[in-house]
Amino acid sequence: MSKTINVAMIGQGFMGRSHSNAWGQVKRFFKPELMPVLHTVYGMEFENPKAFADVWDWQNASTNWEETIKDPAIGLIDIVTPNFMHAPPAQAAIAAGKAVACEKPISATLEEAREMSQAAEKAGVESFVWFCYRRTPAVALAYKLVRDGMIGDIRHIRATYLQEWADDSVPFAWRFKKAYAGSGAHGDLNAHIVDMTRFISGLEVTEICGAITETFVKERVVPDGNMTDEELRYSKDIKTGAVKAAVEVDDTTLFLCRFDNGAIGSYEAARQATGNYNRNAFEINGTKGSLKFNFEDMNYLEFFDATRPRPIQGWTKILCTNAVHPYVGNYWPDGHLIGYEHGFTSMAYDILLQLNGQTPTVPLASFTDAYNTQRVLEAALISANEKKWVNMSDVK
Ligand code: SOE
Repeated sequence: MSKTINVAMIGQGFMGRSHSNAWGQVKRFFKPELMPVLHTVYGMEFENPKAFADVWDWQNASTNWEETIKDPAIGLIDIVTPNFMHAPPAQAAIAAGKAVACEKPISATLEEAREMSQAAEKAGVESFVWFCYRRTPAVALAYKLVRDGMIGDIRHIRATYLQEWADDSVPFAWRFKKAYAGSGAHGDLNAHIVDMTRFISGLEVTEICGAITETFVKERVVPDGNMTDEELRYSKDIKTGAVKAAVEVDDTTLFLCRFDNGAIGSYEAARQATGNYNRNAFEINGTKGSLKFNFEDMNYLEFFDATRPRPIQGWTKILCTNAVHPYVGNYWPDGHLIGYEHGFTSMAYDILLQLNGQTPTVPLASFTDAYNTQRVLEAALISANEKKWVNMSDVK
């Protein structure tokens, strides 16, 4: 009889679906010693959590997240609500002594992120943040190649996360309101590439050397009375029937930085980068070689080995879908591709490994790890708003 852990998911929406799929699929592809039970999903009354539970095989539906978290049967709380609703359930889970996982960014504010990190450490509970891209096989390979010294000392890191969905026609929603989101493209997308490049390189940012941020679409239509549940769900204080609401967060944020080994880096997050659907990409240049990745071609990692004889040096495009690469062997035979959803299933597996006292396939981001990513994001916003360079030692 394998061990089980009852999971309660707080929230629904896009991440609710990707997490539900992961908790449901992990037992089919990885057969972990500690099996997850999709015990309860929380949603607000009008979100109809019972309907969501039926579609995604959750055993129970709840409209009271405080009660759900206190339920003694629950062992792991998984938070997928919008950024401003990460800290309250996370702190309740920690107070109840339960393991807690949370979507990125860890919170809408640095203060809450710090408090979550400190509370989890003080309580000694396991905490996780769903930086799912670490588990893309090509990214896990990049992590291994850097640790094996295959690119030598890192000199440059340049990363972009470019999307195009937030054009002028997109109506107002929680992601455009500072109190709900914290920031726009910056916290949503730079969070991923700051985490991913810190994870791969093992380097830490020491200084933000300039940042620029812009909100191109200054206000967005609040559909008169016919806001979708998603828009209404977290915009309750936006008067339905209002013509437009002011956008309070960035559409695009770029920043430059220096790392603790002297390397320098550039980061770009944009939601109106026309033609880029989900271009989460990086290039890392070292003294012995370089790595390139683009999530829009997610099964490949490009590697340049500068130690080869000059006449035959060139970029090798490695298809990371053979069983020699992390996770892949649990899905399909060599050469069969995997996709976005697999990163979440692989992460559910690694969470279960860690909760079972086993070592995850690649390291998981804890609340403290995610807090340190949030510090970089905050320092970049300070740099942009005050038009100055910012030393990370000044951002706690
Ligand atoms: C933004 O549209 C978004 O959903 C991010 O919030 C996710 O973290 C990313 O994985 C996909 O794009």
